[in-house]
Amino acid sequence: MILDTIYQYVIDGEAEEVQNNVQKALDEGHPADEILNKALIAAMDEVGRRYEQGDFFVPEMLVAARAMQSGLHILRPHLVKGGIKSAGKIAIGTVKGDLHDIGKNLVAMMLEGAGFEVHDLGTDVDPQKFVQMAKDGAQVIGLSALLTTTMNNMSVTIEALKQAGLRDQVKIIIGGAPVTPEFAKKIGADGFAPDASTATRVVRELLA
Ligand code: B1M
Repeated sequence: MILDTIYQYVIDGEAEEVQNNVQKALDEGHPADEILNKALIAAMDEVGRRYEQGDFFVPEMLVAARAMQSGLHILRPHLVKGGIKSAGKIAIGTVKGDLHDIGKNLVAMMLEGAGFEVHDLGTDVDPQKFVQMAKDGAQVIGLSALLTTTMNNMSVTIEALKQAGLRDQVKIIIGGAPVTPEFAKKIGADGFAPDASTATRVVRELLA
């Protein structure tokens, strides 16, 4: 089945094949979210498992990530259906020290699709950049972290917003594989989401 084929090509890091087969799956009528969840995300989970077991190393993880991103590139217009950009202004980024961006990109994409004005600050984002975005009128700050060693920089970023006297002006949502609702509460974030679609719902609630 084509979803299994895409899954395998992501694991093998075959970017071109992933692109071709994602397009083919769309042409065959598979919904974009099915391709995303059952092929692309499922494959990255498997890559993570193999890395943990010592079967994969960083280079394999990297080529798989590139293959996944190339698939996402094809899916993007189907996930972002061009809402009216007036639901709210959001600045999102992966925190300082952390280079993982696939999950953050997905969250940004879904928010964009839900009609938010999304400013993606990228990865390894200095807390002061979030502070600047709050000064520039961002209503929501979205922080992503994938490493247990960098998730503390979420707290550092929230502290920087407090120091700048801007904490009360913004809502803060956090997420990423090691992040839990308890951690969100502990560091004083306003919201947490385990995945991209929940993130959209949480942001809507925060701005309601
Ligand atoms: Co990295 N890595 N990695 N890696 N990597 C993990 C995270 C790891 C769990 C692998 C493992 O051991 N099983 C492990 C972390 C262990 C830990 O901290 N406990 C790890 C490690 C150790 C490392 C390095 C330290 C390896 C090394 O160099 N020795 C290194 C660190 C580099 C750095 O950041 N400074 C490193 C590097 C890399 C690559 C560069 C090779 C590559 C990233 C490429 C890229 O992102 N462009 C990579 C990859 C690909 C992974 C895994 C395999 C996959 C991550 C991913 O993209 N998942 C990952 C293992 C895993 O997670 N299974 C792993 C798919 C993505 C859709 O899911 O990002 O969880 P995720 O996002 C989800 C949710 O979490 C949520 O929604 C998303 C969509 O549903 N979400 C949010 C995310 N952000 C959110 C924000 C929100 C709300 C929800 O609100 C704002």
